[in-house]
Amino acid sequence: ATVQEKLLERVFEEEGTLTVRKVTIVGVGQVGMACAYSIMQQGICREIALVDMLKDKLQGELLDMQHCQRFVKHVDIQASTDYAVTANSNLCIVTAGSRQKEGESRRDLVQRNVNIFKGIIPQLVKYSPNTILMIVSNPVDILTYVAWKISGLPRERVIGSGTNLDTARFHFLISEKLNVAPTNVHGWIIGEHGDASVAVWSGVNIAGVNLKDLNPGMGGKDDPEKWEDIHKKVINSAYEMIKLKGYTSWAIGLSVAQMTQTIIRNQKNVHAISTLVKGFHGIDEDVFLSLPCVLGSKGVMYVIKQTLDENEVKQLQSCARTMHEIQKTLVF
Ligand code: 6V0
Repeated sequence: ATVQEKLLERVFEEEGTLTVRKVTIVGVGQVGMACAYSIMQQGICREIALVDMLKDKLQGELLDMQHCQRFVKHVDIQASTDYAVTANSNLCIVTAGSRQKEGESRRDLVQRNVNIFKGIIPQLVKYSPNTILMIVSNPVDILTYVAWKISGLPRERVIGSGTNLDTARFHFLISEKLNVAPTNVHGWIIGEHGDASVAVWSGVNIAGVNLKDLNPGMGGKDDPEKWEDIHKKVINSAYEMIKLKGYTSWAIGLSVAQMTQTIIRNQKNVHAISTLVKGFHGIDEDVFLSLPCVLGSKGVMYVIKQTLDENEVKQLQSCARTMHEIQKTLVF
């Protein structure tokens, strides 16, 4: 008998099919591993499956994650180039694909990453037909649309990480200017994750005090306090980090982990995520952009009907038209 047999008396045979709280992450690059690490560290799920096409990198990351297990709440971690490892996931997070090089915009990546998605998305749906898909690869809004089309899943189960991250950056920058903690800053960045995002200045508040009531010019060109610079910084932050460190990772990892927790635990928190926005704010194209959404274990439960001012609506509509034009050029 082995030591295991001498030590442990089996009470019942484990069956392999019961899967609870499993999250798959495709792409074990900087972003995928920041997501995996944050999700593992916070003890959000019971199982994590990692997939990439680089076998050695995958194996290396698997070992490193397994060696973390002594320090965290135990999570089963598996990794493979074969999508069978993802079977029965509640949530599949896609971070695979090219990232921006210095000087490139997110939109420049589009056809390259669409081609990659043609290989990935059908595999995920094949092994986890009931999964929610969360797209992180850029340009995230367009790729979420592409994933929705390729997967055939209902709209509530295909989301993009969207402007949850931009919103967090916005809160941080406002918190610095006011000397109040970021968690107590309320305000939203919606629309495109990227250059055309919309800062909803009309709703920014601290403890219910609307900042635009205190400074009606807030967010506009003639504001002596130049609050608009904060939104510009949000837009430039990825470019700045790519120039300085080559990529962005930790904040997107935590942003994705936060939304993963909401989904896995059915918490109904409101996040700015990329969702099908046709029918909202006068948008009539089939495009995905971020709006505040109530998220639960079955995906998007509600979209919040924000009261936006005329200018904010115009910016959203113009972005939707641009997205639609780009989508028409894609081959998939
Ligand atoms: P990276 O470090 O180059 O990692 C990408 C990974 O994808 C690599 O490990 C590749 O091997 C893998 N990969 C490529 N093709 C495939 C494939 N067909 N199947 C499986 N795996 C594949 O890039 P990084 O992790 O920095 O960025 C990944 C993506 O996230 C890029 O598109 C970024 O632009 C995007 N980001 C999105 C953010 C967001 O807020 N939505 C934030 C940061 C980056």
